[in-house]
Amino acid sequence: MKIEVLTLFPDMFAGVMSEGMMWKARERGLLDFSARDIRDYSGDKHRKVDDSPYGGGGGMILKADVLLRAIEAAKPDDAPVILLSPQGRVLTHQVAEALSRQARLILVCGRYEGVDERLRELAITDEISIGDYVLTGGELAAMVLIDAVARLIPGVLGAEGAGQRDSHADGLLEGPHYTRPPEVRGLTVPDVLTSGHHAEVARWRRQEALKRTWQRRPELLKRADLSEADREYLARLAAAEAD
Ligand code: 4G3
Repeated sequence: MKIEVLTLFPDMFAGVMSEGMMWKARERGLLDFSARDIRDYSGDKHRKVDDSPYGGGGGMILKADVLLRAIEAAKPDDAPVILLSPQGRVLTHQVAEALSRQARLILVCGRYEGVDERLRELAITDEISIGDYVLTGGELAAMVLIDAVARLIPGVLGAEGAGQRDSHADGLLEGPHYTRPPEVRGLTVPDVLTSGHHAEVARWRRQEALKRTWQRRPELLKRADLSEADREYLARLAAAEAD
């Protein structure tokens, strides 16, 4: 996958894109990343990229003409052009999975109070938010999106399909995990995990995932793919709480 970011702060991406999994994905040729400086497309001797809003009021708006030139320079084909903004559809595992199947993404990072509305009409094909809060710019949102998407590209995570085991992949939160040592300040490890009974371990993990989701994010259970045994277990949790 090729990801091209349009930003006023291309240097913000250097650390995130050069460490850990992102670097491995780039090294393996699974991810091609570049950041383009919007200011290079200002077409103005002062390198101006923003202006005050028509109709007055505070703040500055990113100019549509400048952003259009930057997008056209990045876009030789029909790649999706995604604006990161608080008004976008909210990023979820399902959205990340769909984006991970694209060959190319162009990510547009806004700053200031936003972008000229005509940019949306002319060049933006999708608008995504990483959650219901405002950031000073779209850069951190773009990095979150890139990380969530890149780890789902086949071959990026070590184990094949590792991304399918995470919280949210099957609509449930993950249950608890343990590793050595067997005791930490008097706290031990559930016996089932050291029992060697693989079927029992699988059943325990499923139940712990159901319990955690029920306790912390019960609304997720409405959309999760649940078996008859899952539903019976959840009914037992609800009955135990009722006493
Ligand atoms: C307003 C994304 C602000 C309009 C960007 C861009 C939060 C998110 C910005 C615009 C952002 C988010 C920049 N803040 N929740 N700020 O994903 O186009």
